[in-house]
Amino acid sequence: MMLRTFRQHRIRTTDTLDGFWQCAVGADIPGRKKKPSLYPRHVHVPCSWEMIPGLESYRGTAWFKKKIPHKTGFATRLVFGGVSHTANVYVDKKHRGSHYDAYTPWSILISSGKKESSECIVEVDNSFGEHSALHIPNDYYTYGGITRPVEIQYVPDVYIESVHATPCRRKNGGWSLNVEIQLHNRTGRLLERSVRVEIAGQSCELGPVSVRANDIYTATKKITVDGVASWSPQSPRLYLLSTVLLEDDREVDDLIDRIGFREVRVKGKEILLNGESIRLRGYNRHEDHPQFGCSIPVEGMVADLNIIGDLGCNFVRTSHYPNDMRFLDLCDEMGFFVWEESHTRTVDFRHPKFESQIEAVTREMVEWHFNHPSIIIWGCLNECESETRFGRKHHKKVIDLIRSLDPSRPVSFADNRYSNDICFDLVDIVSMNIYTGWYKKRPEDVGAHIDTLIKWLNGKKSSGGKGKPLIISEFGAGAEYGCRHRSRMHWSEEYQCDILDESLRVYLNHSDICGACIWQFSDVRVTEEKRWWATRPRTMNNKGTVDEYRRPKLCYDIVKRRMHEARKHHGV
Ligand code: ADA
Repeated sequence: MMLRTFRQHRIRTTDTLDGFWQCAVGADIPGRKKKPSLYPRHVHVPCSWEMIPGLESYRGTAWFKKKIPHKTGFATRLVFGGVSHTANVYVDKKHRGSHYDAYTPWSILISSGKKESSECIVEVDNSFGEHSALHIPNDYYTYGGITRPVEIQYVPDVYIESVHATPCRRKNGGWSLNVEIQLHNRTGRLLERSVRVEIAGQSCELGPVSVRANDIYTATKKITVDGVASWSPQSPRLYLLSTVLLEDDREVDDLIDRIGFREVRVKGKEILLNGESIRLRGYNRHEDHPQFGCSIPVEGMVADLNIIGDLGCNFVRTSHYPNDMRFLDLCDEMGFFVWEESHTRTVDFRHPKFESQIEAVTREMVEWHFNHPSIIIWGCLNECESETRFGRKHHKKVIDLIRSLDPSRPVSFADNRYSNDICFDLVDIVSMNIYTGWYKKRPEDVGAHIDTLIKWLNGKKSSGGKGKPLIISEFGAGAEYGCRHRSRMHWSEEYQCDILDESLRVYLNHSDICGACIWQFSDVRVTEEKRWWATRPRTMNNKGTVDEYRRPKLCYDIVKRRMHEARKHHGV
């Protein structure tokens, strides 16, 4: 399986590195910190090692080894879709790169010289501690392994590093595209190249440009594109954007991405897609499955989206981290709106690694996922310290970073400090996680509770959220699959029905609310460490509408009815 659901190169030679890797697991050799000499296991990549019998809750280090072929005259580029959560890469015993955070792609470049092949070792660590500010014991599970696909690519002296395209609606209803292309010169010489951009049967050239030695050159171009259909959930029309690198007149490299023509804007309390108001109805989803850990195969992703679609939803929040690019591809193809979130669930801003790690993961998320039309909101910093001056400083920094990387999408964070929050002025969309009826109050209090919050939001003492769109980014209730009781007690499927039914009745029909996102799609595993969430039954977050095997709970049909009614009423 490749990193994406479609072919990204016709000129650049690429191959998958998925399949069996030799592997040594720290659990088999206690006390060992250095690279092992024997690799007794064969582990199929991508995988979460907790799926291997005997390693169900292993937290530590494992080494993955594979022989990688080179290609004369080209550098070898390894692209990792995701390694959970810290990786060190050694090629022919030399340390060639490292990466922190499970949820973003990254790459390393190897000059092979005259070698035909090399030995590549990826050291993977999923432990918690001082070295990790974002992966911490949490209300979800940090799995271990090379958890997403890996690709090998062969790149020439100058190659296309990335392409970002921003569609802009013209006054006459047509489209233009702002394209930014990064060319990487990996040699010590100044080199001249040009680039051809092809989109929807149109073609234009940029250059010649001189790319300095060991440097990145950014070329930009505004292209007017005629005769294209726009992207929307009802009609998710996609186009291939092909960039071809030319040396003299010879095609030497390429990069193909897929885009959709759509524009997202915020106007008053509304979110507009191509000028039309939209309502978001959806789910928070973790990458989690009892048979695959976080390495859900593409068929499983499609199955999840089919369920979400059947439920009448049009929206997925990738709580609480950037998702596998194939999942985002599927959302583009199947017409789902996405709130993609940088990696955070209630972390300590004072952790010495926090600033550098949040900056890196946020930067990588926007850079790698820039072109997905399905992503209409960038999210960050779920339930963090948004009520202090110190916390505000950090919110501002991350939000400013996202805006500097992509000014075209609205930004939000999911708040749980409510009227103590002092950060709503920083975002385009106000979002709140509210568990009325579950942690506090009763299901029948949902309406009164949200009205009190909205009154505060629009009142004099509000922190700047007044007049902005409002999304209820989480609400829900835990229910153990199969736990039915006429008392409708906590943890029964009946009580989950009561909370979801009333919450959806209120939120989907409220004129001040433009999005309702249920917590959560499926039941998920939580970290076993002794934190309060480890007291959850089965050490799982049981608020799924389907259980971990995707078996529908009693609430399924209630959610489906409410969501479909709302769709009929509001369109989209
Ligand atoms: C929070 C958090 C989720 C989950 C949820 C819950 O709001 O954002 O990750 O922990 O609450 O189940 O309580």
